[in-house]
Amino acid sequence: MSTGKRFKIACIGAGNVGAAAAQYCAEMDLGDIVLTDIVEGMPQGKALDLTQAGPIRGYNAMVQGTNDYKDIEGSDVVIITAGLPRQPGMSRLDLLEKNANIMGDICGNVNTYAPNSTVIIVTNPLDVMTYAAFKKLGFPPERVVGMAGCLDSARMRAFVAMELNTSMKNVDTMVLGSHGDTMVPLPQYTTVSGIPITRLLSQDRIDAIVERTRKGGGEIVSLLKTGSAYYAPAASAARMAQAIIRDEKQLLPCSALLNGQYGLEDVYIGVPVRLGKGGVEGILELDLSQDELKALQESAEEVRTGIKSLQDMNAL
Ligand code: TXD
Repeated sequence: MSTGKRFKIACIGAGNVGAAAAQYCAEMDLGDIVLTDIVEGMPQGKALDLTQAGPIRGYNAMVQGTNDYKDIEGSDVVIITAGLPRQPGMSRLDLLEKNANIMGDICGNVNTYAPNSTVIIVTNPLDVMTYAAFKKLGFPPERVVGMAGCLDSARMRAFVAMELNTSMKNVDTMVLGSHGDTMVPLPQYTTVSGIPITRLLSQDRIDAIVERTRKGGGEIVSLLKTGSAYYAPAASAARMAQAIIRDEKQLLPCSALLNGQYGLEDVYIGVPVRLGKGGVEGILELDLSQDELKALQESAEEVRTGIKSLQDMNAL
């Protein structure tokens, strides 16, 4: 019998993304899972349902649902998706403040019960919330990382594969910058089995793919009418959890705290990160064109504006 350590993953927020992330983590046999939410009964119900899928899907993960943070005790990885959607009459700033307060409450509990965990933030606005979590947790920056680039680059991979009618597994992409309109997809680092897409597609088609990637979240929101995408976001968060738990040293685009890289400091933004058991074990500085670097810096400026608003509201 294996004497290997069983890992523990806490998913805080058991809504669409949180529950799907728990499902993917269970299917990937990453460890036992605790699903937490403020809504009573809902995380317990979803957890029981997911546990009962185990015998059919062939996984052994125990999935526990709870409203009590004590249950996340000793978690190795914490995935935070908790937050409020924007309600009618609520400004972007109101939402920012509300979600920062929720993040503060959660981070206090993570600090108490899972002080050695690596924390993956999913809640929007992603890069600002990741910075807020970093401040509120007081963890070293290596152990606080945001999920966005994995999703944005998965979207771009899917679009390239759809365009070329090729396997998605053959496509590699890199999308940097903030999660939103200012993201920076990098066609020069997009390949199909090693072949740069600039050799396979016209500039017009590449531009269309880049634009569709930038608007990827909005395209799904407008189809769903209520709520936003959750399968691919959850798969991306679970992918990051896997890289950490299995110490894979995967090079993935993630939101990380910069400390001079790309000419940026004290801001969380999407960059290529080596993800392993130490969390963000390194940040790769790619050779960017002047336009790409400018776009990345403008994207960071937008994140800074959000951080400054929180500082002005004393919410950081
Ligand atoms: O790329 C990315 N980073 C993203 C981000 C991709 C997709 C979704 N993205 C954002 O994730 C989205 O804009 C939201 O901010 C979060 C979660 O999205 P989801 O679609 O899962 O939202 P839901 O279904 O509304 O779930 C949020 C849950 C809900 O069950 C609330 O009851 C819960 O969060 N919630 C809390 N849980 C614990 N503690 C507190 N305080 C709390 N407040 C709300």
